[in-house]
Amino acid sequence: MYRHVLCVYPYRSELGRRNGYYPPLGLEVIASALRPHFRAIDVIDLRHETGNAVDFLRPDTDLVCFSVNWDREAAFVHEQIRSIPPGIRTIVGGRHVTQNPEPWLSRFPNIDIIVRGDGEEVIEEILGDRPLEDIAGISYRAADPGPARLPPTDRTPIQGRLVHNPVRQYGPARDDLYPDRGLRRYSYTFDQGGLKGESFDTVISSRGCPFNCTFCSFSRNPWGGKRAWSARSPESVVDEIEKIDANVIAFVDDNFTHDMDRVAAICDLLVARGIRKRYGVNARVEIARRPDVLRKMERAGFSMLLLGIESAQDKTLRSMRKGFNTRQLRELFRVLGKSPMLLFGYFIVGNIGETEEEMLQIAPFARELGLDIIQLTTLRNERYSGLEQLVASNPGYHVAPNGLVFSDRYSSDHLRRIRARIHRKFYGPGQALQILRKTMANGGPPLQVIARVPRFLVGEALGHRRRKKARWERKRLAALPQQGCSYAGQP
Ligand code: B12
Ligand code: SF4
Repeated sequence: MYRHVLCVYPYRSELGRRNGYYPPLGLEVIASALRPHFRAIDVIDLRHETGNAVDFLRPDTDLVCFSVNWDREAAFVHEQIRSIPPGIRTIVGGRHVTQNPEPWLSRFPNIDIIVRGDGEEVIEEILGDRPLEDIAGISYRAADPGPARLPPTDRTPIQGRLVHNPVRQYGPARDDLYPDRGLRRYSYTFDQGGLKGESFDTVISSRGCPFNCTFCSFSRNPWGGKRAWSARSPESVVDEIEKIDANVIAFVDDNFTHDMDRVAAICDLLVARGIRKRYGVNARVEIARRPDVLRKMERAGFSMLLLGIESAQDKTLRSMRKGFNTRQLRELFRVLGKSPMLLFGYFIVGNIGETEEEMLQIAPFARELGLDIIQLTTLRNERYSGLEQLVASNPGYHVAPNGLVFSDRYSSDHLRRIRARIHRKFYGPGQALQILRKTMANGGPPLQVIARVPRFLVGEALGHRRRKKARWERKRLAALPQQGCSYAGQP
């Protein structure tokens, strides 16, 4: 048994906003795995604190864990990690450090281990005193000095030998491992939009995805590891939900609906236990083939399906290996459109081989399908997503240093303008009414949404809203790096 562990989410903001309403789910999963091994545990989310990581250290702190998922706020993150004295074991994990652990180990002599990819199994092996060289999925500095080397991105010689153990093959998702909300010090609530003030939480009920869409990095890590799909039992998922206070829950699974019988069992349990909340899920369009389960989902409180459509062109869907074409989409949406659940579609603007005219077809196609909301993203290359090869085999396409895919014909700026045009074509007063109608069918919208509708309609009629939205869209796109897979589950 160790003494105290400090788990830190080292960011001050999320998507440009202070606080942030998404709990640091990955870190909380790790904290739950750590808990049985420690007498005391603190999980600190610096978005909700004014102090720094070092303020939460105790004389008996044996371990500090940082979750570094994003390339944002680099100076702040570095400062937090550097502030931990070298005598305290420091482990860093998360998506961002997974991409390139070497500079972290070389620039931060106080980091002992970088955990690459999902970390719950690894952390237990580390605490179980398994020799580091036997733990798959970690990078670390070996105790023996070895030859000093110059890493490509840094001029500081590494003292010691950096070791990258093999990629980890993960076991199945565990029923007994989910965040312990009792460790939370903060309440996560929406800070803007129609749900402002509403409590919010996230759940991960399955891991991995069995599909292999060319551009997607969801369940792949940059070391070439891809997590096979595996799911927690319906009982475990509903036990977790039963302990959650929040009324709105987003399932952040890559593919929540892969096993529709499991979804049906989750719905039955939610209803049987009288749990009334609202849920949003990442789903594949094929769920339309199980209208029986769709009805159960509606009854259980599922109110938004986030669907990766990606393109209105068959040639693109084929090259992406999405597993459906536009004809099948039309058929599937005839069923989905009957559901009161809000249909949220992700599309990518700037797909390889598409002309401007083809991209602009997204708006009428999305309307024809009956989507209520669309989100447009651009392609971003992630190592091992397979996109690099596709770009290489298409002359005129390039990957920018930040990973964005652009072409001689369509620069990032041009794509941004196309996105704004698609938005303008898709969103109109009719769309607002459709969203309102659906939200009411889902159990009634919050008052804030109703209050906004007259203003929205007047704004649309006068064209103000379109101009404002285009300005806002330009600003937003300029500020954010775009993501590789548009099917990102970000309600
Ligand atoms: C929820 C979510 C969000 C939430 C953030 C939630 C949060 N605060 O953590 C919101 C909506 C805010 C968001 C925003 C963005 N997101 Co996002 N998001 C997701 C999503 C859907 C789920 C992430 C999740 O919770 N996974 C479940 C948890 C359990 O996994 P995890 O966090 O990875 O944690 C595990 C490991 O990383 C590791 N680990 C993590 N921390 C630690 C710490 C230690 C010590 C150890 C040992 C291990 C460890 O172990 C954990 C448990 O297994 C994924 C897609 C997906 N399905 O994976 C995209 C995804 C992570 N997002 C992505 C992107 C690009 C973004 C944005 C940059 C997009 C943008 N528009 O700018 C922003 C940046 C956010 C910011 N900070 O400003 C990409 C990341 C791509 C990449 N390879 O880096 C993903 C994969 C989607 C995609 N392919 O496009 N996102
Ligand atoms: S896009 Fe969706 S279905 Fe395709 S591999 Fe990624 S998570 Fe799976």
